[in-house]
Amino acid sequence: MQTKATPPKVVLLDLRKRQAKETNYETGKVLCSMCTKPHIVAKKAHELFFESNLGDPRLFQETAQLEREVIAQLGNLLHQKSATGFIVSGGTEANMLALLTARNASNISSPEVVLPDSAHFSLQKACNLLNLKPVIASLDESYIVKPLEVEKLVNKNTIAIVGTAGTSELGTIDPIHKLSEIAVQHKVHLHVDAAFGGLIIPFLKTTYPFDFQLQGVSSMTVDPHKMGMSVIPGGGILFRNSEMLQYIKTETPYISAKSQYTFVGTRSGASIASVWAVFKTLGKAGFTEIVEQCVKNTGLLVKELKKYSLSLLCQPTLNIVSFRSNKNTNRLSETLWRKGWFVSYIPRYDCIRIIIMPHVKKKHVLKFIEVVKEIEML
Ligand code: 0PR
Repeated sequence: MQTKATPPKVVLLDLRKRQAKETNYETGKVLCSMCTKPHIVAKKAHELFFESNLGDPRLFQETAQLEREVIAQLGNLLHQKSATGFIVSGGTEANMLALLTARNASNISSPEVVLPDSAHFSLQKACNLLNLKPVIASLDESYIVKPLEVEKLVNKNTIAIVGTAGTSELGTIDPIHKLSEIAVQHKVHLHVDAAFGGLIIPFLKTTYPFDFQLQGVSSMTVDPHKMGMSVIPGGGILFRNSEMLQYIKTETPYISAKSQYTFVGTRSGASIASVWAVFKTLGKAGFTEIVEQCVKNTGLLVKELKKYSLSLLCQPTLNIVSFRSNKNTNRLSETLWRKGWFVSYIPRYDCIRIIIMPHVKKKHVLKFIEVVKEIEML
């Protein structure tokens, strides 16, 4: 820290200059992110509640009420009106809380979790932290987990199985209905990681069974800071019922509220206000419109890639497209980065991943194709 004080005006001027150099979603060139430019109402709500801390919900009762309302809305959307849960720091914390619940609800000394090979790496972090053995189930040719294999891997030590509704790499949806049957039959916790897909799938024309409608689903991750147009940090964890909370309860004796359930103690009330504001502003109609736009632009990208014989890894289920160069895919990805187009390269599939978030418009897709054509000399 410098010795002298600086007038806030000067500080802010400095920061504005720095911000102008920062990556900006509005350029339409960020194609590797599951986050997007938050809705303007999220920004305003954040400003209004920026002092609020849900580490102490008795002190900030109005924010605590907003959180209950947001969780009820998510529960309603995901077919479990009485679901309980929290707005947390992100999908990582949500996944950790789900596995902690499953572990503490069981009495197993060497607990195992069955994870699809496509599960997000946050579940590996969770296993590491919670001393759980990850057991990996392989994928079929459509890149979704094989339920028969999951079933074979379930044994007396299994405390949970996980399915993903909107995988991070390819946006595929595991056969959650089949995983649910396995969970019911073997009386094991099924956690659905819908961090990305949870605020897309309910608004698609095609229906996929993936939520609490399926009897075996015990918990779900659904992140407002991804397709929920809300600010970071804004993850979400939902549990089928409030009894499950006993397994993640920590006593907080000297704080006005007597217990906490999340890993994070001091917790942003501004995030909750943002989610509340976006849900109210958009409603189901607004979300449907946003998702439809993303799906439409995804279709446009697919059509253009096919036109130039660039091969797709799979037909997109959601708004994620993965394709290969006809020459060297990793090199294409590097060249795109140098030209300011931010894509992801997935080594194990040797493909480029493009996420068509709401900030990626038709004009950006068309421009991107032009750049790819130029690099590939098509
Ligand atoms: N579950 C799934 C299915 C995810 O895709 C992610 C993150 C998580 C859990 C973890 O969520 P948090 O990062 O909120 O803890 N998926 C993105 C990814 O790996 C995260 C991301 C977002 C990465 C924006 C880069 C980026 O620019 O692609």
